[in-house]
Amino acid sequence: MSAAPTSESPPLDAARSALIEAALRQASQFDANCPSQLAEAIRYSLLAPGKRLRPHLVLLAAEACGGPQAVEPAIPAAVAVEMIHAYSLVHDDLPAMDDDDLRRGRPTCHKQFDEATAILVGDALLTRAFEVLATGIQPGERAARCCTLLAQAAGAEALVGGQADDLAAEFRHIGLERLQSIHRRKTGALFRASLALGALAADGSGEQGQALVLFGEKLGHAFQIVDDLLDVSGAEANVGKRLGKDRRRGKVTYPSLLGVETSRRTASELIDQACQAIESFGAAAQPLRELAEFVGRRSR
Ligand code: GRG
Repeated sequence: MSAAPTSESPPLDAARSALIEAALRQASQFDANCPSQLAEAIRYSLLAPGKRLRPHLVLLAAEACGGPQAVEPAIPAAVAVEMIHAYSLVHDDLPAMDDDDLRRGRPTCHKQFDEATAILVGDALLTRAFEVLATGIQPGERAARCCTLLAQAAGAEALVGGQADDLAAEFRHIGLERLQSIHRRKTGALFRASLALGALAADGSGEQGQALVLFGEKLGHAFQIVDDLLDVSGAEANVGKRLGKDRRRGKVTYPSLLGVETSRRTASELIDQACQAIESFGAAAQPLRELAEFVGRRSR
């Protein structure tokens, strides 16, 4: 079912993508107590055309652990992760943070609506994510573990803390260790959580979970390096503006610290390490390997 992969389009199963879109749409329905403009702004941000890498990672991890029948029970985790990701993008785009005008090829939420609405959209997505997990994952004890795991990945010691340190590092020189620490929390934590949630939702073994989390860690690190490389090459339509913003904000990036060639080589080594981490899954993890290789190809 997958479309033939190119360096631009992720090798994602089309039926799986449709399943994710339908689940996101369903989870972003609100009753009449939610003001209609807020509901519209939530759906505007959540359903905008993103790559959906993280929800695919959740479902692929679940499938690697428990086979095709493990996919459906993991859908709430896939939705929850994408909601956290979407909230973080909406808040990251705000004037108080990265102050961006475009996201996913459209005006950012605060440009399309207003700043207060964008803050509330983030609040609503963040809280809905945990509602979806708590009510959707079975049994309840597993749902509680999923909530804990995602809260830790999204909280002050991970995503939020990484974002705070990233903002604090503007116009400052930071070294490689500091940069890695920021991205391990800001970008990596949600990648690791996606794999861990998939394994947990499928009731995978401890070894399976550990291997998948290591895959997520290497992949998340490579993803961030590639994202920085794309800023340099301007290979994606929306990055010219982001590069301008990052330059104005004096942000240190992997290419600015390591150079383009070393950054490329590091990303490629990380992709290899990610694939090695899941060798024991054999053919069951092939889609995960293809996704990792796609991330690596984006920088070239
Ligand atoms: C506001 C708490 C808070 C955190 C914000 C996500 C984030 C942290 C900042 C976004 C800035 C940025 C460009 C980070 C680089 C890595 C990244 C998360 C890119 C966007 O992810 P993709 O490429 O986006 O998966 P799509 O739109 O495809 O889902």
